[in-house]
Amino acid sequence: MHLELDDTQRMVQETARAFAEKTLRPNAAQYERDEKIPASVLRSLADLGLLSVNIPARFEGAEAGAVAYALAMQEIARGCASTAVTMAVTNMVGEVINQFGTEAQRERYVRGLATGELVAGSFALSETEAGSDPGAMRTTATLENDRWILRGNKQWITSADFAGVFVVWARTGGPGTAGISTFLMPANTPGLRISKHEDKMGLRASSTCALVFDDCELPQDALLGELGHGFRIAMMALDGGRIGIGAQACGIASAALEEAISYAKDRTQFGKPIADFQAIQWMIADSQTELDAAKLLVMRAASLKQAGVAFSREAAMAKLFASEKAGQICDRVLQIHGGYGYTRDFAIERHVRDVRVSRIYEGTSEIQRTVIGRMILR
Ligand code: COS
Repeated sequence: MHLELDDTQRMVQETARAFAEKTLRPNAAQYERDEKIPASVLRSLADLGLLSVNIPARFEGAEAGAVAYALAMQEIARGCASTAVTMAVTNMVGEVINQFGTEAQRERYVRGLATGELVAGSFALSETEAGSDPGAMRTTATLENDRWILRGNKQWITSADFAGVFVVWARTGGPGTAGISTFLMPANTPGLRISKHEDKMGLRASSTCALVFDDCELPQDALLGELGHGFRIAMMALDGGRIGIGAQACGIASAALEEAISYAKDRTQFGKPIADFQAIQWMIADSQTELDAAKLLVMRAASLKQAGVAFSREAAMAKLFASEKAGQICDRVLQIHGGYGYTRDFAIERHVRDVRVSRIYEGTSEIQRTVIGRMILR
């Protein structure tokens, strides 16, 4: 078993870390106040290869693999969790098109995402009545005069107001998971409307919107993969996406823990730094141990993905454990900060809000347990 990183992985990690330290971490609070990630940040992510970490070089991707991607995600999330989720969804969209797309689709969209020309990708699966149960989706795609016409709504769509391409799931057949297909929809498609912008608790610099498909017309070659295979495509994309969210949670918890260590050394009570108290030492010890365990689970899932073997269960375990432990770590770090941690003067207040959704999106903790339990018991 090798725990050492190779040269490429180390280089991607260092590139992401340097960018996060210099550009993201000092400005993350401002991005949150602005409720916007600057376009220059997205441009830089593309230029650094961080929107295409696991995309082949022939489409301008970094071709650095799934492990490097998970490492980069941790570093970017350590700097700004909102930027990290934008990066995560764009990488996931690029990968799903690369995996299932035709050569023409890959040339147009995978290359466009990698170079930054398309700015970002959006993943349009969830609906108001279809969150944990995407098989219940109601959006339809019907073939009319040789064109696909999409009608319906989507919910919780990351980056929808600036993404250049949407991967959209719609019902082309009967009810349930078998009747779903996947489509590629450029942002300028007539009838595509960005509706509600969500006013979220955290990740406030990332945009989350609802979509309306008002007779959206797409050519026949907008179909991604085979007709009726959409549910499987979504599940496979989410397997990879869950590694990214596990890594994001680790990145947020890493930032929080570093801040706790520094605060505990500085803050004096009863005549000595609070780091000298065993109560604080134990909180830091538990947090570091859990964080290391979460990172190892994320790395295991990423390594399996990179090796081309089944990783659904391991990805669910990594996402479940990392998101839950990261939440506990951030809560402990706030406790270490005392009253100051409850103010916007310290970043931990933002980390606590940002990390919370990692137990919800790309599959709730309850869904991860369902996936893991089913796979163990089948
Ligand atoms: N990879 C490949 N195929 C998969 C798969 C995976 N990880 N998971 C399921 N499938 C396939 C199954 O093999 C099955 O195929 P067949 O019909 O050919 O047998 C099909 O998909 C349906 O699977 P299943 O019957 O397990 O579907 P369910 O409706 O019971 O749903 C869960 C399974 C709950 C695991 C799934 O709906 C899920 O992950 N939900 C959470 C969705 C989510 O993460 N939403 C957040 C969106 S992003 S914010």
